[in-house]
Amino acid sequence: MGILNVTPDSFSDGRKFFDTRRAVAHAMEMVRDGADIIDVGGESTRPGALPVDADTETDRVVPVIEKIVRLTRVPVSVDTRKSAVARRAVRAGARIINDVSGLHHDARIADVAARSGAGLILMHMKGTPADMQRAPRYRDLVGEIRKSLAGSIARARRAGVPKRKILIDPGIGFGKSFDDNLTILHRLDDFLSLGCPLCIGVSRKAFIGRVLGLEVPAERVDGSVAAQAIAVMSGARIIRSHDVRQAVASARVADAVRNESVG
Ligand code: HH2
Repeated sequence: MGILNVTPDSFSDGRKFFDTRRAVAHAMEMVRDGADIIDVGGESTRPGALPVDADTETDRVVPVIEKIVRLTRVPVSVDTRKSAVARRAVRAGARIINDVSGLHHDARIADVAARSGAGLILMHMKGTPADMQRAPRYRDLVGEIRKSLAGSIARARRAGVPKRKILIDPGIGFGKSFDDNLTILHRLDDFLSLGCPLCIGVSRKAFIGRVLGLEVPAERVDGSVAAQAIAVMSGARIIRSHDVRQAVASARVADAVRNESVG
C-alpha cells in the first residue's frame, strides 16, 4: 500500500504532494513501483496534528481519487476518520476505507462501508492524535490492543460489514511508546487469531529513527525496509509504505522465506 498524503503537514511528506497534479503523478509512480493499493489521506494524524474539517479534507482527497481511478485499476483506499469524507471518497471511486480510529471517531464509517461494499481497515489508536503520545501506558499491551480491535470488528459487523471485508492494524506509533512499537512488531502474529488480514504501517516512523539515531524521516527508509520484512515474516498482508519499490522487494523476499518457496 503506497502512501499518498495530500496534506501540508504530514510528518514525512507534508507539502510534497499538496497539489492534485503532483499527487496523481506520485500515485502513478507508486503503481509503476508495484503498489497494490494507493492510500490517499487529507488529514495528518501525526502526534500533535490539528484536526481538519470534513469539507477541507474532502476537497483535498476527492479530486485526487477521481483522477487516479481514471488512470489505473489499482484500488484506492481513503485514509480518513470521518464518514462524510469516506462517503464522498467512495463515490469518487475509493474501494477501501482506512480508519485510523477503528470506528471510535465516527462510527458511521461502518455504515458507509456496509452500504458501498468497500473494504474497511480498522486501526488501533489510544487517545487522539492531539494527545496520544503523552506518556501512553498499558498494563497488557498486546491484550489491550487485541481487545480494542475485537470491539471495532464487532461494531463493523453489527453495522453490516461482512467479516471478509475487514482488515485490522495495531497502529504503530498511535499512542505507543517506542518500545511498545517494537513489542507489537515482535508479537505481530498474536493478532492473526482475530481472523482478519493484518495491515501494518512502520514507514519512516519515529521509533525507527530512535533505534538508528536518525532525526530526518526520509533517512529512515533502510530501517523501514527491515521492519517491513519482519512484519511480512510474522504474517502481515498489507504493508503501508512511502517507499513502494523498497517495500515490495522486502515483502517479496520475506514472503518467500515465510512460505519456504520462491513462488
Ligand atoms: N499511519 C499513518 C497514517 N495512516 N493507517 C494505517 N492503517 N496504519 C498506519 O500505521 C498509519 C495509517 C501515519 O503515517 P503518515 O500517513 O505517513 O503520516 P501523517 O499522519 O502525518 O499524514
